[in-house]
Amino acid sequence: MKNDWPGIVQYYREYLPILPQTVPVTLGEGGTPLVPLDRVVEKLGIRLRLYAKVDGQNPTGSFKDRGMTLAVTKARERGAKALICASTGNTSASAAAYGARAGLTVYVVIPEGKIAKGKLAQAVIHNAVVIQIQGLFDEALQVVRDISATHPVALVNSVNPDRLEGQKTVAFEICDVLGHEPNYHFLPVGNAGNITASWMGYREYKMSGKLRDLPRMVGVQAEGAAPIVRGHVVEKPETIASAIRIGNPASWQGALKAASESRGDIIALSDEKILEAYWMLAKEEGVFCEPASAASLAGVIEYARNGRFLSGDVVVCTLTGHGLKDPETALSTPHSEIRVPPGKEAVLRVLGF
Ligand code: AN7
Repeated sequence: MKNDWPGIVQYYREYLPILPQTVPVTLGEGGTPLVPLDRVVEKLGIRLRLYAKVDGQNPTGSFKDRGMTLAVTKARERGAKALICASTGNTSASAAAYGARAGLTVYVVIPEGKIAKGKLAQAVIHNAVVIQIQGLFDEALQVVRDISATHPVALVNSVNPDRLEGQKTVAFEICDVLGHEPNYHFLPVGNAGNITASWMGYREYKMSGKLRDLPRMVGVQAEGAAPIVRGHVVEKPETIASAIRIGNPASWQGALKAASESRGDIIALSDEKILEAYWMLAKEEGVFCEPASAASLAGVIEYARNGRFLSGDVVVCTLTGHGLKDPETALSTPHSEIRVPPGKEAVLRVLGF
């Protein structure tokens, strides 16, 4: 039964910077499913072992919970009374939930009108103080960095190293389940904390003798928000994948290092390709992720179409957030709305019987 899963801080405590007496602030995060994507593979027409690490199945519906459990655990241990973060939505949802659980005040600073509805609902229901700024995520991040440097509020963005320490556990779980490292790991890149953390996790697992080799890390940005690929800050980032609408990622160097050390890459793909992967996952595999998450699979599809894989490669893509976070994008999917009068006959006509 899944009930004996203690959360990532307890499960991987020997790999984490905590004290023997540290008591985790946990909601049972981690231990998320690694789901084979056989129907996608069939569509691609190549022989791959392709898996989705469905991190949208974390307690607040995104991978942020892995980092937040540790960041909030450590903040509480240090005596913090309040947390603050900037966010494109998921960090604020996670901070709000873990902050509530730890009995801390939570301040979240978000770009006005630019975060998905479900994420805003989470910050509100967990009683965070929601501050919408008339600007970008990048500006919000600068504000909270400045404030936390001079005022008694703990910063829980991924510039806090505890966040990355927690998030690295996704690599451990993938290897524990596969029994070895994958050949490739694809993931979306926004602020670039997750690719930095995942790469750190693989390297640490190899150093501790658990792995023989390391995967190639491939980070995927949206074309309209691809500062790392372009090599310069993007002043007005734009993409349907609002979670990764970031023009100046904090862990820019970490992402470059992960890509170059692993002989991987950072690539940019159009919103059309990201949405194609988003729909394919939902339609062919029954997996509903948010648009930003589908950038990882879009990267896999791009590599497959360009003949970049070898037959039999083991490929993992992280699906970073749950599809229900962003019902509005889901409902913008072309679909027919069928309305009928009550009664069996009209419904049967639709069924074609
Ligand atoms: C679903 O919540 O930056 O490259 O403020 O929500 O580690 O930033 C979210 C990022 C990918 C990118 N997928 O991860 C925030 C925030 C989803 C996300 C990313 C985010 P990073």
